[in-house]
Amino acid sequence: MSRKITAYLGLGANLGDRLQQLRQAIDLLNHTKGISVSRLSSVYETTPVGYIEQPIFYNMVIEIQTTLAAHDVLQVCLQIEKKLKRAREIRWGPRTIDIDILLYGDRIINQNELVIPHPRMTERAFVLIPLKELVGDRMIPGTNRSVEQCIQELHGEQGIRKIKENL
Ligand code: GSY
Repeated sequence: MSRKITAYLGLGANLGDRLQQLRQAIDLLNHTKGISVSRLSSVYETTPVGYIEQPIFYNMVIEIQTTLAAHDVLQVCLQIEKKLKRAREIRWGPRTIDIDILLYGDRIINQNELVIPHPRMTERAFVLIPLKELVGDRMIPGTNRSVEQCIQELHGEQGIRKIKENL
């Protein structure tokens, strides 16, 4: 049996029943062979970043233990997004659920369809603040910076508010 890797996924929802979307995504991940969800951050209500003409997000980060390769985890995430009918009409626009691989062990992966650590995670309070709940002040591979250093560099929390400690 292959070795287990601890990975972190960022989840975001801004359409429909957002808590329910997050719960369903976690449930589907947990029922996937080769993945078990080990810890959840709190849920945060967050102001949209990028395309701002869209509803407020709920964001959280989860920790998984996986025997799957990073590419297979990506395929699982895409299938779950599809299953939960992510709206794809506007590239950065509203979505039922978005699942991003943030960290996969300490690996650095630079391929067209998969870049780990997630390329925009160091600029996003809605990722860093929930991630810090789970990993503390860990270094982010390939960046020479810790989670806390990246948060400090944001100069403020970009409109994020904790709404629920236990999903
Ligand atoms: O990358 C995830 C999708 N996304 C989000 C998000 O999850 N939360 C917030 N606050 N803004 C976002 N912009 C995009 S794109």
